[in-house]
Amino acid sequence: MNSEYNAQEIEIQAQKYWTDNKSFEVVEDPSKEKYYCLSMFPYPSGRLHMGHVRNYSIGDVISRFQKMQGKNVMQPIGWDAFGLPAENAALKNKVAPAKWTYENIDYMRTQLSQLGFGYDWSREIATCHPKYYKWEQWLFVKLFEKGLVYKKNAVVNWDPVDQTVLANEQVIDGRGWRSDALIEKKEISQWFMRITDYADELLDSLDALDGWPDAVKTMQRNWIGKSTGLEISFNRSNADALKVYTTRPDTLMGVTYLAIASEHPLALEAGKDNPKVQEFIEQCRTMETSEAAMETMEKMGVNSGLTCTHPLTNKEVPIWIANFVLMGYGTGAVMSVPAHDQRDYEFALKYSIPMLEVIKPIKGEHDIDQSAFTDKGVLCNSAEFNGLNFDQAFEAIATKLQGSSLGEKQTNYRLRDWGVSRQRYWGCPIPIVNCSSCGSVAVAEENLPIILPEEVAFDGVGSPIKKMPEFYETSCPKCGGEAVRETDTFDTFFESSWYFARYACADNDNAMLDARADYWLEVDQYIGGIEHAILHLLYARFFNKLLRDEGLITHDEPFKNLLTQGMVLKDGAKMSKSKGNTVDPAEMIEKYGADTVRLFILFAAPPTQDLEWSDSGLEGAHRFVNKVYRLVNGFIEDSKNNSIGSLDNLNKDQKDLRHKTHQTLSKITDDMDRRHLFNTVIAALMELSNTLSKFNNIDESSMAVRQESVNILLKTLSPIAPHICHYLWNELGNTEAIINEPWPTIDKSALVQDEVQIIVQVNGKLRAKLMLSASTDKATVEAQALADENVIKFTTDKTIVKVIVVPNKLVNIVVK
Ligand code: ANZ
Ligand code: ZN
Repeated sequence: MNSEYNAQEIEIQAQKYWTDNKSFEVVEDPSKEKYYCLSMFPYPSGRLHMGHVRNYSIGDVISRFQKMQGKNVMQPIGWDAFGLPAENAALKNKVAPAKWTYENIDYMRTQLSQLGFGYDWSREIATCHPKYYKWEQWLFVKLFEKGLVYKKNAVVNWDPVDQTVLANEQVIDGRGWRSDALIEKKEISQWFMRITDYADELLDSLDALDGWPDAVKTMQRNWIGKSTGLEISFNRSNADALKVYTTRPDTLMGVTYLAIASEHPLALEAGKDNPKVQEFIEQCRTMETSEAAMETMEKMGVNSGLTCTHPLTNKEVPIWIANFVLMGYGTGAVMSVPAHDQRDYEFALKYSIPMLEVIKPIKGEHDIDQSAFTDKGVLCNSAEFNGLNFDQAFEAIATKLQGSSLGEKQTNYRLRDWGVSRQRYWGCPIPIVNCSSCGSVAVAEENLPIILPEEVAFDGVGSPIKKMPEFYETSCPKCGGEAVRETDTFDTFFESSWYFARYACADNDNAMLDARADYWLEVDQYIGGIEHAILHLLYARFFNKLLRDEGLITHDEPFKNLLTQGMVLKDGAKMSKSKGNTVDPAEMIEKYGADTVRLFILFAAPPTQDLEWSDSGLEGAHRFVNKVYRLVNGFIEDSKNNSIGSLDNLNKDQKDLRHKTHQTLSKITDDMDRRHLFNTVIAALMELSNTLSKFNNIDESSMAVRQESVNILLKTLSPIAPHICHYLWNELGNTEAIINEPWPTIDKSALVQDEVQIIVQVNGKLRAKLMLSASTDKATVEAQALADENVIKFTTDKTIVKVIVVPNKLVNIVVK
């Protein structure tokens, strides 16, 4: 054995052993408990970054630990390989997106291996490969047949110079990223998935996800945004009633105007003979319509000149057109209550519309001249409803309006159907053929996959397949007539919504999923960034339910436990290329070895918290790895000339080391398993190695205790720093590799530190020292103290007033 630690040599050796022995390749084994550990797969951008290293180190420790628990562990990896960056790189470097992507995958696969992650490479998937995306095309066809996907018009960003549709991230300050042209909104026909059909289930089944962080569940709930309210009709003379959706029917008597979206049919009607209205509608067309933009922009509007009738008072109410009303939510019309809604309040002030206060706080006062009172309270100025609270008023007003057919209870969701069409090239082709007589027709199953041509000239002006007749010219699957293929591709969230299931049977070319999926699912531990807390997780949960309803799997949810890891920071800011504060993992691995990098990243912070990069921290981790190396080397040297005895008949020092060893084991077992606090695991192992390196006795019993401690140290460190542990374990003369070793068992008897020293005082003066078993009860301790010869000398002929026993420490006898 080399006296110097050589990370490179050791790491290559260990990795070769794992590859040659297929250490992480698993098959279904019903006799064992299965454990499926999944880290979010990377986008093959070219190189791993520290965020990847962190994500995958956490996943690897959990996987290796669970394997040591005797479970059948699957830890797969793959590539989220479609997406915009490949197109941008293609433009910049004049290389086809496919070639760029596959080359990146090859490079990053090597990087992952260098870090020693225990992946089952036989299950590797790349979502840009037809073997993979064939099955999502197949599923889309099934969903098309079921009516779970449909086509409708939706707005896109249109670049009039490049004649192309841009993704949101390609629009910078309202201009095209390449052309700098002012971007226009354009309506085109796109495909949607009916995720709203599953809104209730997606919401309700969150309750059962005990292994998810509450924060993530809250974000999902808010995104789905279920609300219950009333749809209320405001009648108009000689026209259809105007319907509004409200969650606050208790404020109905405070309505002083109605507000409608600029795209509302009534607004368009009012615009016909009102140039001011017309102008406002035009103005709204170029405004940003995202919800975030809506929140912050200045509230503006125009009086439509139309009116309607209040359903309770029959008074005339003006109808305004306002830029803050969304056409896509509720009815696209709102009943405005300026006294109790801040938005309505500001709008009313701006346009001098009256306010009517109809809700009073339950306790205290509110000054309506300052702001709207938006809390729930007690009704006032509301005729027969005065004095009612929110719930009572909701019911009473609902009943009254239902009676006159002017109101109905309604549930609304913030969640919209998912638009999956993208006008991009580097994505999965949508398997639909458009026929002028039959409409949209699905491609027949036997003609799947529709392969995306990879040999393309990519000039960035529109998608190349939109200019390739050899791709889009086809015949209609239904009538056989001339037809054209869909040239749009799927949103790349489509691929990442079901990959977790495909890993179970990645080699199946005859079916999307098979029985193996049910063996491995659900994922026992999913690990990834908080940035995916909403969309990715929601879509994956949605797909899980689609796959279940297709009869392909049986579980209701994909991910049993979710760990969202914190960010990697440098100088307090997130490490990122744009900030120029990145640290390249490859360099660090070359300098210190993978074990040091893994150890540092797991030691610097608990997995869920942000981690500050520190060069000195990395060096500290390196020192610890070196220390373990020397420590084990020292033991190996000593064991050459000294025999190793048994663990019976130990002296105090030997018992203390055993105690320390098993106490450490007990603590880290819990931190590994339940709490995932790898930082405290490492801290405890550092402490154990300190103790161990100071214990150099070479008698038979000491050697036995040292051996046990070294073994436990290496086994428990092996999920974190697997290479060095693999090497040292072999050097210790073991024939079985450490990767096949079970997690060590705690010896409960070593946990009780049996002999403790107890000080005995008489009137505060030391009179004796007793050695007693730590488990001795109070009465016995007291009796033993009083029976001590020296103590008797100071207590005879005296009256014992009090005896105070501090367990395992002290007995104080007070005499008079
Ligand atoms: C009257 C009212 C009075 C309201 C009040 C609130 C406070 P959630 O909970 O998200 O469902 N609203 C309805 N449709 C809208 C649209 N298309 N665009 C913008 N706002 C719309 O929100 C429901 C509330 O949002 C409704 O209740 C409505 O304003 C507004 F003191 O009605 B409310
Ligand atoms: Zn046809």
